[in-house]
Amino acid sequence: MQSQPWMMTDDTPEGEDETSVITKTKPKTARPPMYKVLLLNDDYTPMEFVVHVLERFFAISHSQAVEIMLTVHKKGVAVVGVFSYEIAETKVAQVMDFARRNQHPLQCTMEKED
Ligand code: TYC
Repeated sequence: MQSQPWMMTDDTPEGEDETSVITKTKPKTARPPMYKVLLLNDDYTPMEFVVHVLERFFAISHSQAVEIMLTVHKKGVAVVGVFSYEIAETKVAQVMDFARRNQHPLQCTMEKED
């Protein structure tokens, strides 16, 4: 049979290497990891103080702040916001410092998002 395009013919010259370079193109969707800032419940911090903290450091409206505070009060914890590592770290430090200066045991932490 005459050579057809679909027939695999070895047209590599004698002694030449047929090894090809395969470059895997990695899907470039890498985003910086994000961190959840969590507020924890305790039995002593006044509800109004928590609402104030949410309004002051997270720019949350009064009604949303009351809602989040009540969620923490009832469930023990709530996500207040999701930020880059540096912003989350700053928010946690601001809340912890403000609570300490006002002698409230309020706890705020951060957790890497999955
Ligand atoms: N449980 C507190 C109380 O009854 C109120 C409170 C809410 C404290 C949320 C902390 O993150 C908190 N006074």
